[in-house]
Order: sequence, then C-alpha cells, then structure tokens
Amino acid sequence: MSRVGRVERTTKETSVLVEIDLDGTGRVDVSTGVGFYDHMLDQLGRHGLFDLKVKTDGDLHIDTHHTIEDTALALGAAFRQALGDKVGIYRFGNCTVPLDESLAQVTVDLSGRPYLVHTEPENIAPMIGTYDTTMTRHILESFVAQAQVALHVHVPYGRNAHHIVECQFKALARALRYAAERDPRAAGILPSTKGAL
Ligand SMILES: [Mn+2]
Repeated sequence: MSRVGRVERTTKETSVLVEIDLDGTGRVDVSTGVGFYDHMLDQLGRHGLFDLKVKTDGDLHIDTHHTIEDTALALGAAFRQALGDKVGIYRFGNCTVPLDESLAQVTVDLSGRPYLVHTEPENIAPMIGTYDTTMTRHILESFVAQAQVALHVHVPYGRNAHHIVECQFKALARALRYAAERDPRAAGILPSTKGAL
C-alpha cells in the first residue's frame, strides 16, 4: 500500500502544491521562490528519504512570509494524509545532527495531537538571503498544526545562522523518517493503547 499525500492549497496570497511519498528515495523537486527555503525542503526530502514535490507561487512582492508559512501548512497536511491509519509504524523518532559548530536535537511523536517545543540561540542573524530566520519556528508551528504531531526541536548551541537552521531540517527529516518507518515487529499493529492515533 502506497503512503502518499497530495495537497493543493490556494488563497489570495499563495498557491501551493505538495506531493509526498513516505516510502520514496529522497527524490526532490522543490520550487517556492525562496532559495534558502528550497534548500531546507531539499534537506527534508533527501534525509527523510521522502519523494517530495513542492510548487509554491506566492506573493513575494510583499515578502516571503506567506509563501513560507503556507507551504509549511500544506506540507504538514500532506504528511498527515500520507501517514494514513498509522498501523505498523514506529510512531516515535529522534535524531541529533551536528552541522560543524551547530547541533540540533529533534524528537517527534506522530500522536495526532499538535504540540511544538522549540529552542534555538537567541542571537542568530536575522536573514539568510530572503529567508527571515524567525520563520523557522513559524514553519515548525505550521507543520505541527497540520501534521498533528508532537515535535520538540532544540539547538543547544550554534553560531552560523545557515548552520543553525539547516541542522534543524536535517534532524527533523531523520526523526520523521524513523517515526514513519514501518516496524517489522509491529505489522498490523497500531502503536497506541488508546486504539486510535
Ligand atoms: Mn504567519
């Protein structure tokens, strides 16, 4: 059974298409008009081993905010759709990824309940190209709200803004991959005592 999600989301501010295959090979085709964000979504697909297509046409004449946020919302919705009934998966995942001087620690529970805990260095440079670094938390909030997952992302230390953000996306990719992966010991079993996820 294939685990794919497809979401089209159109407002007066943006038009977004996201397609994701959780059992892919890291084949990524991403275009949002925000270079650094494309680079981050590329990390997500590559290190999550998701096949990921993202096409966003947003109101970049204003700024990159709506484009980034709405893409994250659609990505979360597509991820949730692709997870389906969650039978036979690990459910929990975590990964710690260094990027030179920066470190990201990510833990996820595909719980059905949205919750984000996020910490990163306060003195991070405000912009990376056209990417406003305060959007990282906003992306995670948006993804969590739609994917309905509990997500804890911590960067205990780091200096370079590019590294600080990129290690978060790499660790997120791996944590999501491990959580969504099929557990060979749990075929046909829903990983919850509640009977629903
Ligand atoms: Mn916003």
